[in-house]
Amino acid sequence: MLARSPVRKRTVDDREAVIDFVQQGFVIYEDVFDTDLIAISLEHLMIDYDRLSGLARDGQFPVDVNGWSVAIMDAFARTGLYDQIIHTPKLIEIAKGYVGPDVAWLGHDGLFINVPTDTDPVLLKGQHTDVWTGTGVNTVFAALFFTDVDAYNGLTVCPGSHLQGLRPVRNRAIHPDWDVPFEQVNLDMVRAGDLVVWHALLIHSTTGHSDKNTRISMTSRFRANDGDMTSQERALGTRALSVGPLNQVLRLVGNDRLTPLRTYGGYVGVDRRMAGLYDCSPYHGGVDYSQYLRGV
Ligand SMILES: O=C(O)CCC(=O)C(=O)O
Repeated sequence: MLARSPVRKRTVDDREAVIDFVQQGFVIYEDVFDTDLIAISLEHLMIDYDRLSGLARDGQFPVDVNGWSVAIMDAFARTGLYDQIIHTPKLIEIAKGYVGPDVAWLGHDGLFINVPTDTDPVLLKGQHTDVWTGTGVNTVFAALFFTDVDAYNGLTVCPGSHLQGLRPVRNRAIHPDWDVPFEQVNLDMVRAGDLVVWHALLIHSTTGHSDKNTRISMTSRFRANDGDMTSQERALGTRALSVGPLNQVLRLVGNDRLTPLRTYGGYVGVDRRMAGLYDCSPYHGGVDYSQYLRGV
């Protein structure tokens, strides 16, 4: 049964957020991203979607919203817009609050284009946990919504279900022998720009499809940039979003074997190309030429 939720949205500096995460298994954050960045990103994604759906209407290929989402996401991940999104300071602050100062963003984010007529199960997920599909329990899921959701096309979660351990699975669904009831909460209050994070053991699902509205969101994952990765995570690859102070010291020393006196009497600093990441470490600066190169 779907309950109306008492869910409170949180901001980056709200300590209650982490308490929600521990006890409920999910958090909705608001006011994380610049609203123009979200609006321009949505426009960018919709231009690509309209192009592919137009070509399908012209008979070039069949309708395949899931396949288009993969291609659109691949292209989007190479844009400056994506780069700005994942380097948003408040997003990195949130991530550090869960996994510590060394944050790694996993590759191959999933784009969710949830359109009224589509029936592909990949974009209409039944109840599941992400551990089933290879995510580690120390990895956090994060879905950024580029559109509002309505009562039909959002995300539904089972608060507290992550505290019951791993749900047994059969044929990609909760095993019928282990199917104990959990409250289901439809996160229909999510609005464009909100970020929903959840624990990899949380039972959740796509609420469904609206008969008139399209929902677009990007599902990503982040984790600490050390410790064991699952086999899937190794294949997805990671990108460092922040480097903590202890790691910055090691970089200035130069290597993990702690070679003595590498820079004694010389310049103790990091390579210029790493300056953004090693934000507490000195480097020889100059003009930031990237500003002249960046497109969307
Ligand atoms: O956004 C959704 O509707 C479902 C996303 C999801 O369950 C997932 O990516 O694991």
